[in-house]
Amino acid sequence: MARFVIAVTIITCALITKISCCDVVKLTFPSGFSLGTASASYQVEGAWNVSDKGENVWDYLTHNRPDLITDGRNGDVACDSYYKYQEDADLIKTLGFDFYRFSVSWSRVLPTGFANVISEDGLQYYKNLTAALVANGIEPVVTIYHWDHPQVIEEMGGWTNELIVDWFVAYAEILFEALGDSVKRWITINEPDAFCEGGYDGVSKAPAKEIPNSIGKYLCGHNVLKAHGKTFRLYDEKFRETQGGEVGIVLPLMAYLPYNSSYEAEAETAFQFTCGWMAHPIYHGDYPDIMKTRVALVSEYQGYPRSRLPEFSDEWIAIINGTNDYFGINHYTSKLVYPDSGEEQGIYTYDHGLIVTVDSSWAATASNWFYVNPSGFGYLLRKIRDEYNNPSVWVTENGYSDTGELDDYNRVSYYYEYLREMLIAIKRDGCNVEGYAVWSILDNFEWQAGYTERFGITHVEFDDADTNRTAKISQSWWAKVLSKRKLQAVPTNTAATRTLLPWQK
Ligand code: GBH
Repeated sequence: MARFVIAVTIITCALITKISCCDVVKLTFPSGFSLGTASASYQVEGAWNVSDKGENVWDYLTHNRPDLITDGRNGDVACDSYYKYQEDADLIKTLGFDFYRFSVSWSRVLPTGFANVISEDGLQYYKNLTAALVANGIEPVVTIYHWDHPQVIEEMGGWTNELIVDWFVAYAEILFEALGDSVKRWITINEPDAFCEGGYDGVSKAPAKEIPNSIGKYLCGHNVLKAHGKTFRLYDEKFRETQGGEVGIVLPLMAYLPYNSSYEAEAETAFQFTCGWMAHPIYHGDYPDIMKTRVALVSEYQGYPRSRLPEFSDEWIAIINGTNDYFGINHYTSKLVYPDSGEEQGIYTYDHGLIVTVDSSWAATASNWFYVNPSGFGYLLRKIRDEYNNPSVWVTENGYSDTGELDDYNRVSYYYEYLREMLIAIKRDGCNVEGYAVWSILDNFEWQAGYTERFGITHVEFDDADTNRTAKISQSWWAKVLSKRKLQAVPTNTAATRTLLPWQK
């Protein structure tokens, strides 16, 4: 009898939890919510040397250091989207996406790297792509820079040379002028954290310069903020009135969670060192205090005469502060943090003073940095709501990596669980998320992982001269979600090979 009572109680509690959850949150998208998909020039275009296109840092890296790419391959052809843009636009339309986020290749538009020569062919490609999208009723969302700056600019220090700020603004101005009648949502720069760290503090991204102790990384970030701020001001001065668009930056945000409940302060530090590094200057006028204090402390410990974190003048603060029309975030995964115990012995190894790890219960993906933890997404969205006065948020990337299977049930589960978290954050917690983009419409060149990690909802056969595209299970799932504007049940796989993720067991 006692057992029966316990069982009934458990079932009742489960039902109540379920009902109260679903009462509050129906898994429909709010009206007006924008659903899109995303890509980046170097990852999909190919046509690396057609017409007068200049060489960029990814052409240079993959051609000269193939040893740094897992399969030694490159983006010379990639998805061939330079030639197949109409097919891409038609697929995006058929599936029912509202917008397509693509990026412009700087050296395709400016072959010399500078604004003295504008490639007519290069610009025409982006005009054609934009027109194809508009004709299909798809909103173009344009990333001005997604990691592929001209090699000639890198030869002068790239993002560590402050002069890049004006070179970038001149490039952005050409795009505003050429595409701004159709493009109303601009992203200045994609994920500073990723290329500043991977490119100037390591070798996982171009230009693969390992500059010690994050000196290059911080300088890169400093110039990124200046370039972003000045580009925003340029849009204000010359284009906003006539074009009426929005300009923002996109940050790569992992959810940094406390390893256990005594490490809340450490999770906060990790947040400020990643999100806050870029967002605090843009929303609150300067680098986060904890970052300034910690980098100064560790710099001193290392014998530097001044902090490795550069400082902004009042003039720059005024330019950068308040330059996001919306908050763009790319989210994939979570990390756990706890203090570096070495510091108790007076040994300072990391600027943030933290050990970063993952929970062993989180399912692995094909990418070594990426474990599945849906609840981290909701945590992050609420954190942004609280930290930056509930800004308009656009999730400009979210997606899952495997090795390319067509029956990608794990990808569908990932989308279901992550989107559910997002809808709860919107509907229950009032987070102001207005748009969401699937990364990615196609399998593509995954940077240092080459073609070994696949994020597409569409399979691309890179070994085939035609780069044939084939729908994955996740593509048909997305088509249904888009037509119903509601999350759809995760299809069950009868194949014996399916691996169950923890939350599906
Ligand atoms: C995004 O970055 C990119 O914008 C996109 O181009 C890319 O294809 C997509 O995600 C999938 O990766 O190897 O430990 O140094 C995602 C954020 C930031 C995740 C850099 C990997 C390197 C971690 N990425 N990070 S590590």
